[in-house]
Amino acid sequence: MNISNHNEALLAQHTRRLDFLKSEVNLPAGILQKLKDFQIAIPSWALGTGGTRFGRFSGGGEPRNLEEKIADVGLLHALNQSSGAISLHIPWDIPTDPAAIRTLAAQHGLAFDAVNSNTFQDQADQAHSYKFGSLQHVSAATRKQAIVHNIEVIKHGVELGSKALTVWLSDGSCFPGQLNFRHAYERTVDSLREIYAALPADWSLYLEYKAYEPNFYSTTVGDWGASYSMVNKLGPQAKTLVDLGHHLPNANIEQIVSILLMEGKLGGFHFNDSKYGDDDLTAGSIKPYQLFLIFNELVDGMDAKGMNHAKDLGWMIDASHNVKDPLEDLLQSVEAIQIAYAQALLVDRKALEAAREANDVVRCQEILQAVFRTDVRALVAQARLELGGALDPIALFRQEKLRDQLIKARGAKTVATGL
Ligand code: PSV
Ligand code: MN
Ligand code: MN
Repeated sequence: MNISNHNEALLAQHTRRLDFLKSEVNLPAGILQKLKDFQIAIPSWALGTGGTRFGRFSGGGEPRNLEEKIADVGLLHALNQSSGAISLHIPWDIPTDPAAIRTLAAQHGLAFDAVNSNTFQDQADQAHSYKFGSLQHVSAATRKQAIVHNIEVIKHGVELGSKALTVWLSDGSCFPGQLNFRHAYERTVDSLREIYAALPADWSLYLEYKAYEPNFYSTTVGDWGASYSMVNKLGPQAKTLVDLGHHLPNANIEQIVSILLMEGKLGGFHFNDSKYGDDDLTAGSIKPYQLFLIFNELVDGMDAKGMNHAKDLGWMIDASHNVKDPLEDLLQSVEAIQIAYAQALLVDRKALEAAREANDVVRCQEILQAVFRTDVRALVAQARLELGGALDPIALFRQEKLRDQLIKARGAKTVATGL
């Protein structure tokens, strides 16, 4: 892949755009370094073409095993220098030779982000079914099986150098009366306590919430209130994970983020976008203003607490699409997240606070929207350029016919492991 030729060809145009931005906006000191430090983890389950329950249209050249998934994330990282981590879902991806997997990832400059457990599907060799839940289940043996699985996932993560476990539970009920909410809540907390007890001292447990699906009447960890109350019971290493697609329509996600962060209980994100439900669409493709407002709260709240933007929260994508090339889709998601972050870094917080103190509602909106409507793509591209990435990653992916090369190497009819 010839990144320098590609960059050279685009350099004059890029410089023009960047100079224009600099002439329009006062770039705060250190903004480029912040953008360069910011890495977004790629989910191992998003590298194959996603599907729906109605079908799946494979695009060819998909990774057939964990090694090939790591190679794909390595490719993304080489292009954008901002996808320096991979998040594994177990048992979809089991590192059978962890030392070799770790070495391979390191060769691509990749670290292992949070490991994800799976107690929402039954595996072939499993004694007890999760049809009626896992950590909430009425049967102690089923709960135990799910607890043991989570502890095994932690062990896999330790071998890879991961530092967090993400727990997402599909537990809930489909019909009124099916579940004793109180008992389900208490059993879930008790089970989580056992998992929490197995966490290494430098690990975090992220508890993801979701309003509905696959259960359509109640979900036991159904909203941030349920997750927040549970992680508070568990202890300081347990935090809430916000997946943007897991809210009821019109939820004010940026306010949720602000409160969780203020309370010291925001663990991290699964970035995606949605129009209707948990659509897992490309980040920023439907509601880019919402993404910006979330980052606006993040920058404000993290700065207030003296947190390190790059390190103190888990930044992960959880999107996977059925009509796009998954690698192009992920490049788009990463860039959308970086754009929202860059814009949030440009907000004049003193002016915003002054306008708030003066109850100048119009000015507040002007300040935020002026930044949101600023084209910061050249700034994000400059960060990539300085790190050795491509000025236009998607264009280079296409110029170099990277998908064709993957199809040649792996075949046209490949099916990535996972969902
Ligand atoms: C559930 O919808 C979820 O967001 C969880 O994070 C799972 O781990 C992931 O999707 C599986 O695709
Ligand atoms: Mn998720
Ligand atoms: Mn989801």
